[in-house]
Amino acid sequence: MDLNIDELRSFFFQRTIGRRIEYREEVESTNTEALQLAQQDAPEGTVVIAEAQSAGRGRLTRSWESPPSMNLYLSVILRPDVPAQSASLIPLAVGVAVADVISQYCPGQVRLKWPNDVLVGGKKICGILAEMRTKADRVAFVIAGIGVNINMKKLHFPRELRETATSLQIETALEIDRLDFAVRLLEALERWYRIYLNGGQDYVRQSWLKYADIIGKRIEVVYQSDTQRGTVVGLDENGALLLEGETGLQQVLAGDVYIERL
Ligand code: BT5
Repeated sequence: MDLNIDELRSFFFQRTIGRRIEYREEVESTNTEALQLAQQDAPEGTVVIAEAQSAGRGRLTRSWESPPSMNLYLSVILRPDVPAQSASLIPLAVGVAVADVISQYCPGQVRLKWPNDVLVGGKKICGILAEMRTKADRVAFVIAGIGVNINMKKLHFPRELRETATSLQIETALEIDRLDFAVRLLEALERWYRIYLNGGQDYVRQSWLKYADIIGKRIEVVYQSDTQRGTVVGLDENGALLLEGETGLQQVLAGDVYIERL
């Protein structure tokens, strides 16, 4: 039987993510750039990619090391027609997409750490920063920012990150083709965004939990001056972490997770 070319075409025709790609040599932050484009009505799926960031951002006031031409720094504009609270699952879906792609290079070694770190061999290889704007109680747009360490060598990291951060090149001892990685990443993002939109929220949560390997672990979650402690029992429908603690079931909405050493 011949290939069903019409079906193949329709698949690509319906692509959203990457339908418009803005490429920059250097920006302060691809998230900030994408935020401005989104405010000027850039279509869903617009991607901003930069070779370097002069002020790459992490959560809260943290920064993201973004040296030129060896990694990937990109932000995607998403416009899901959903209530604001269900958007918190999007960073988890993005995490699963990234984990799927990194697993193609480092099979069996990828872990997700709530809410959105991607680790290989226990070290951080990717960070995800999702920022949302709402209109009434619904999502106006989400900027999903992704930084992946691709060809960084140990000496490229500032000293204080050398033991906690890694890159694909460090893990595989290979020079990685960044374009090839970017193509796989945009494809995986499209797939997981569709799954999220088309009723697959439960599948997103299950897939995230498979990579996280955290159920049943005793953890501590620190957010500013607050600490929550308990045993992880799962994720709620919006992707919040559920802990069984001394005061019963607690929902964790933000913070940094530490596995408690007994
Ligand atoms: C994150 O924050 O992990 C989210 C990082 C998102 C970066 C992307 S790049 C494209 C887009 N544009 C942006 O401006 N941001 C996004 P957080 O969980 O707060 O972690 C930040 C911490 O990770 C820092 O305080 C360092 O300890 C560590 N870190 C910084 N740069 C790193 C790197 N390149 N690799 C590994 N760890 C890093």
